[in-house]
Amino acid sequence: MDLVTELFKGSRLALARAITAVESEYDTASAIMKAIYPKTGRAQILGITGAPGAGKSTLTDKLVKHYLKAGKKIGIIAVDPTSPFSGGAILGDRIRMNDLTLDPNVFIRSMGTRGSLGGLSRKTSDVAKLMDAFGMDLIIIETVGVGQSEVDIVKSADTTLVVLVPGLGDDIQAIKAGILEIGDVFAINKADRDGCDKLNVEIEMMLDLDGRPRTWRPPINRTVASRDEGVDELIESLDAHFAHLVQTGELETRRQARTRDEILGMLEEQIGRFVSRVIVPSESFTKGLKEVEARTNDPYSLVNSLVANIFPKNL
Ligand SMILES: Nc1nc2c(ncn2[C@@H]2O[C@H](COP(=O)(O)OP(=O)(O)OP(=O)(O)O)[C@@H](O)[C@H]2O)c(=O)[nH]1
Ligand SMILES: [Mg+2]
Repeated sequence: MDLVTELFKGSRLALARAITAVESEYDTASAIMKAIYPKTGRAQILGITGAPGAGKSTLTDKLVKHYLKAGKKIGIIAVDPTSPFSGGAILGDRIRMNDLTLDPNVFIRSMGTRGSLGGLSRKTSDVAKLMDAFGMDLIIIETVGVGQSEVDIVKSADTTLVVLVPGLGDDIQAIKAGILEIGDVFAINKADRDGCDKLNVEIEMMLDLDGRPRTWRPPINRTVASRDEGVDELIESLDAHFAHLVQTGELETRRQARTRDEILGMLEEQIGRFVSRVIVPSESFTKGLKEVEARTNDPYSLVNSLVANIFPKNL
């Protein structure tokens, strides 16, 4: 494929087009994903999540500048599950990284909701793969808001950074959403405000209460992203977490689990499509439905017989 050849040669335009193809579900998308797949698996993936306005983008901007100095190439995916915009429409406004868009070693893409959130997390992960195959060393996925959608999206990360802000009330922003559980590293950003100690204690307590066996205690860092304070220490924590993943073999375990989940998700999607495109319009379905309505058949028997027709051997 021409587009993929160009992408491998380092064409940013080809990368942008490939991302659009995946995002817009063009017919070419699966051929592109297939062609790039062998070149994936190299990049390190960092997920950044937390409450809206917590300073995720400001922090990302500072982190990226640091990693650029270390010679890395970086892809940034700014995901906004609440926004209908995508494809760069909210760039600049939302992500506060304007000067980075000009850097040849940085590629920024924003994505919004088009279609289902489940679809969004798969697409995010596919876009990360495209950036990986393009040759990015580090891919940062920033997700706005708090909720299950973020949790799903950051599942494709190796390391997840949860950004919290002091003084937003005592139900710590994240707990409800289960975001605390996915944090490998915490940043208390806007540490120039009151309430850092309290929030710190709350996070520590939550980590203590959570009875899971741990080989990694998530460190809690304080940052003032807007003044570039505490960012070096945060980077040390992030690097330490990645080193931990490598040393313990957990990186492989996480990535294997991710691949498995992806395959299962795709399988369910395809089967779901088959059901709506082939089964639902079929005569046996229409006829069976009428029988169930007339109470001459029941839903359980109907489903069993429909399934037995699709998978005659094993179900
Ligand atoms: N006082 C203070 N303000 C900060 C700090 N970090 C970021 N801000 C400001 O907080 C506002 C939101 O920052 P963003 O980086 O856009 O936050 P975000 O989490 O990416 O926001 P969304 O993507 O909209 O959820 C901006 O006005 C920043 O300048 C900080 O450490 N202290
Ligand atoms: Mg942001």
